[in-house]
Amino acid sequence: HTGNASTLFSKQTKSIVWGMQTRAVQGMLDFDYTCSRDEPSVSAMVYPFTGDHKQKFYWGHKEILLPVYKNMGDAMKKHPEVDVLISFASLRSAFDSTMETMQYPQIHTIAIIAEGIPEAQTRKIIKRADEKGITIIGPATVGGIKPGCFKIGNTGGMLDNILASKLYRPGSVAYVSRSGGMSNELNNIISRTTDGVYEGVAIGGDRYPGSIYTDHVLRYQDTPGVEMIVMLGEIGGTEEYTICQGIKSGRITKPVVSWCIGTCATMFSSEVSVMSQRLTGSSLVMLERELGLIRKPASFMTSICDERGQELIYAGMPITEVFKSEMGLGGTLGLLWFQRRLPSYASKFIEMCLMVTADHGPAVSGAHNTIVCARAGKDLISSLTSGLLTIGDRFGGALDAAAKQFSKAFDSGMLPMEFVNKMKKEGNLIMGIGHRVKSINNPDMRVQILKDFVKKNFPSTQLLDYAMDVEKITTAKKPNLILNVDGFIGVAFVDLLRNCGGFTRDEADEFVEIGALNGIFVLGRSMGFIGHYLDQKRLKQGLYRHPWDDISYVLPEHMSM
Ligand code: Q5B
Repeated sequence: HTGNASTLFSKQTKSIVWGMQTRAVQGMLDFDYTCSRDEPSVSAMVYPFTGDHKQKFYWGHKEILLPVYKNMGDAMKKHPEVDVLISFASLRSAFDSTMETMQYPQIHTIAIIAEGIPEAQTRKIIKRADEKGITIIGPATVGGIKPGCFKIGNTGGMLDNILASKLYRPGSVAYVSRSGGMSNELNNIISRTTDGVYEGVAIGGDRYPGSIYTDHVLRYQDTPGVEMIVMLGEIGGTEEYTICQGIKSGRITKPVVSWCIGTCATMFSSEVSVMSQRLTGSSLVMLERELGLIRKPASFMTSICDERGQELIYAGMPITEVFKSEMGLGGTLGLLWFQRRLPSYASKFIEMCLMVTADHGPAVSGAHNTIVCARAGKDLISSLTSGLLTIGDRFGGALDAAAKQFSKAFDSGMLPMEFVNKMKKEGNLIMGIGHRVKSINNPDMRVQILKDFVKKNFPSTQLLDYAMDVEKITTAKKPNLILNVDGFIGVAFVDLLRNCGGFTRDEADEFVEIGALNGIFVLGRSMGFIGHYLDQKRLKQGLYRHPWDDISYVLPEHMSM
């Protein structure tokens, strides 16, 4: 039942936690930190009921973010280093999620915390785990602990217990018990009477545990660091006899201390209270302070840039490396906006977007504003922002909305014609369609340049193809209803985010949701607006006043009171 390995956990073990158990995860991270692990033992969480996001935890006194995935497949793909899954799934979802977990060959150990899983389901889980050589700990358990290495969920209790029972460093006694409470007592007793716990597993209270006493006793027999084995049996079972047979036959040679309990419960409870008294008050605070676990939540969080060290860091990459890798402006934007080192075709595409949107003449809304503002004697920043403030649905700010409208229609399986008709019926304009001066008769070369590149380099252009089918329908109605530069960048960016391999689907959607794509036009066109500002100053243009003959005055006729 325990797969092929005698070693389930090491100082490098990485896990995924299924379920939104933030306290348990924090407990694991605190344990890791006190064990001086280099990295947290939890790589990610999976929770199907929210979208992909990041969750804040403490690593010592430093705040860190752990990714939470909606989809288990995404989590496995992103974290190939993980081989343990800790499932806090409810008794209703534990079966399905465990069966799903076992499809991923990287997983060697699964701890199932839920109580009350129907026995028939547990037996199916055990059968599948045996076939696949996976070790199951549980169900109905708190899990297990390997001092100095790894702790499953809430095993071992809070930090005071961990410290009191010296679970931050390995001893040489390994135990197996059924319940978590009894495991805690064993941690306490073993730490006081021996050199400490090497590893402890609570197999859980169900009739059919995923792994049984014998599995772990044999595993400990085969583990070089274990000098003595403790088994806390329970009345009614027969496994004690199997262990006896093992000792008789010579399969088990290490000393075994085995105990059937039931009559000594009161004795244990007094021990628990003695222990918790031992480490209350100031001694615990001092220990925690030493370990860096006194925490003050920070008022601000940041995850893209760190300027505190010797070298500036963009999304984890030192600035010298940014230059050495010649990732250019597109790659830098990839780090600061998307927190990814993007493939070079993606960086190139971003740079091309910035170049084609850099300017479109003095007549467009934004440049016009910048020019009028510069001529009113204002400074560069005022003139620039005056231009930027015109960017919106009609001018230059249709990228995100186009991305959303087209992907929603495409994802719902709507045909291009159905999409156009629906928008018309609802009285809505299609964002990213239409241009004041460009049309099929006067094509926009900017769009053509981007299209050639995207068609040649992107792994998929599904949404772009869909948008081009929509364009065929709208331009048949009016020649200027083309897929404009905003619309093109909007849909092509969705194709990029969804298919470049760097983002989950939720992450891709989130960037559109939070307005990243309009940012491309804003950044690109800032180049042009600054150009227009400098141009006006250089040309020494005076105050602009609009001529009366270009204004139609349509006031109501004189009204007497
Ligand atoms: N019709 C862009 O309109 C414009 C329709 C449509 C269905 C549509 C308009 C629009 C969506 C927003 C958008 C980005 C305002 C544009 C940019 C950057 C730029 C700018 C530059 C640069 C142009 C005439 C007839 C009417 C309308 C129908 C129009 N658009 N139907 N979906 N999207 N588009 N903005 O010419 O039956 O006659 O009443 O809002 O994508 O900003 O260079 O200038 O780099 O700086 O004023 O390229 O298309 O046409 O509004 O008089 O409409 O077509 O319902 O039908 P126009 P309208 P009808 S790129």
